[in-house]
Amino acid sequence: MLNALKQKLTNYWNLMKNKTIITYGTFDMFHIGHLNLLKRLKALGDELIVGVSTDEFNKIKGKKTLIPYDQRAEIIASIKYVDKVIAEENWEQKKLDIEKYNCDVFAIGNDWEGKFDFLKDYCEVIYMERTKGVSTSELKNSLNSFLSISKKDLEIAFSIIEKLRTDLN
Ligand code: C2G
Repeated sequence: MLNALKQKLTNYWNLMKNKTIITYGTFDMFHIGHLNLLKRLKALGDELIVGVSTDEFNKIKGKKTLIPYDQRAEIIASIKYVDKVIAEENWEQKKLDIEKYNCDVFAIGNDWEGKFDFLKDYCEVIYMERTKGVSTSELKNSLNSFLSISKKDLEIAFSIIEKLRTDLN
């Protein structure tokens, strides 16, 4: 009898309690793949907390970023789906953050499938489908291919544009 009542109260509490979602990422060169993820994460609950990797932690992750941490954090904080931004400084903080912020769900893109299953002892763990066809590394590659055009080819291109401009005027 008592257990049944306890279970009912727990179910009621879980229903009534705000559902808090937490995720982590670098979010360099913010793009639609990041936005889709944050939008879908917010739809899972009531509050979305995002841990943005600091520049120092990205070095540990072996990730070079173009946009510095303070700007990446400000961009994430400005997104309507995001309720709180925290700094991600190490691999170990997730468990502490989940307890500190009383998170119900840890979620991240499925490029991390299985990597954070140990968090199932503390909250629900969800791996979300990534947005296909866009990634920060692809954006950087297309930037690099543009930068690899030789000065001579650029000068030829500009002379053609100049000629077109005079012909069209
Ligand atoms: N993402 C996505 N679709 C893309 C690109 C990224 O859904 N086309 C997701 C990733 O799966 C991740 C989030 O967007 O959940 C942020 O991506 P990154 O900035 O690449 O994050 P990452 O460097 O993987 O950092 O402790 C966890 C790490 O900090 C995650």
